[in-house]
Amino acid sequence: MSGFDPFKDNDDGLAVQEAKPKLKMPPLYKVILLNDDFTPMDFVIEILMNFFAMPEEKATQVMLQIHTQGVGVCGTYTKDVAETKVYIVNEYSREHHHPLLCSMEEM
Ligand code: TYC
Repeated sequence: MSGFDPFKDNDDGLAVQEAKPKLKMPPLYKVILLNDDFTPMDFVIEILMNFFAMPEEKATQVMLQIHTQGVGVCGTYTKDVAETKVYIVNEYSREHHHPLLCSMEEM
């Protein structure tokens, strides 16, 4: 007789591998501010406090870093949050007739 043998494992050497979970962390984006010669320092500090939840001291440090280095990081966010921050900061600056530029880059 051939066929099924209850005393063998009957798996033809095949192993069942558990599926790896395919979840990945979403990519993060840095939201950055660029220096310019015209936007008042106080306006930049106000932006950092109001749109990026920085206390005044931290906002002042970051503003001065941008002023001296040319660019600085306001925070890191998922793509849609970063895009929204960039949009509202640029709109707010434009409404106040300042040339301040906000942008984002993938980390
Ligand atoms: N450089 C500006 C000035 O001297 C201040 C400034 C800081 C502007 C940061 C933009 O992202 C900026 N008034």
